[in-house]
Amino acid sequence: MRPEHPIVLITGASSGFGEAMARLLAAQGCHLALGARRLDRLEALATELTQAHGVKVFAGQVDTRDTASVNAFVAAAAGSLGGLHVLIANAGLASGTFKMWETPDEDLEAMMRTNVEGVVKTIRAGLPHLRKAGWGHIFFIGSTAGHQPYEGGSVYCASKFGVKAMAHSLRLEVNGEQIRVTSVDPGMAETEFSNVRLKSDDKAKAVYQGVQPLKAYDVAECVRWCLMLPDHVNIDEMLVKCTDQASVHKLHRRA
Ligand code: NDP
Ligand code: 8X3
Repeated sequence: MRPEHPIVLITGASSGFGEAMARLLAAQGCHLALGARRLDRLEALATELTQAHGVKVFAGQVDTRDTASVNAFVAAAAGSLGGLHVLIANAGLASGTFKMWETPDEDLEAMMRTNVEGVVKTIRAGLPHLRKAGWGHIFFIGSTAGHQPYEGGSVYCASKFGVKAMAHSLRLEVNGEQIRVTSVDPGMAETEFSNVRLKSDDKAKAVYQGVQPLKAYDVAECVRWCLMLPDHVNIDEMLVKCTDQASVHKLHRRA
């Protein structure tokens, strides 16, 4: 039975998509568990959303690469909010644009441990709470990089192909339970993603030059729409790109 005010856990809520999802879902009356490493940002957001919408917001520091950290965060969130109904495994990153043979271990590990292992750890810890509630929705945040590989993105693309595979497997595994599984797979979107990937604000700006990219709220709106659909409707996968992006390799740039 769908709760009137779903309790939604979001990893990577300190910026970009996760922060936008928190804002949009709080406005819909959802209670929130917000996780990321930058706790100061989460606490400021929690205060703002509680005051603006009267919802309960738990803010907790978590490093999704670390099992103990994820387990502690999820347990504290569920304890503080009285359970969990929705998991949004959003925390992730690209690190560098190296060709496969050039990729340093540090970047390889950052992407695989966050984008693949962190997602497993988050869902593994959160799923028992959804089962206990008897109603749930799990969101993966994939990417066009999980549909079409590109040069300089071998490891990131591998991690997002992995996300796609995990979403498919999990949907099969929970079939028969009232738990929906959705992967929202965006193309280029202007968040802190490119600043993190390129380790340079100027280079990040150039990525979006002359293009009208997706905004974080566009992606948050996709999540909100999937979540608000009736219980018998499951959106498996939502591939969403800005109008200027026809494919990973075809981007319309204005002069
Ligand atoms: P941002 O860099 O703006 O946000 C990434 C979020 O992930 C931050 O809140 C960051 O928080 C968190 N995060 C990163 N590593 C960890 C970690 N080890 N533990 C906990 N939290 C972590 O980028 P986006 O919002 O764009 O990215 C969100 C997701 O969307 C990612 O999975 C990304 O791959 C995906 N994506 C992005 C696209 C884009 O073009 N922007 C397109 C398609 C998919 P903190 O640093 O505080 O820990
Ligand atoms: C982020 C989009 O094109 O940089 O997942 O891989 S892209």
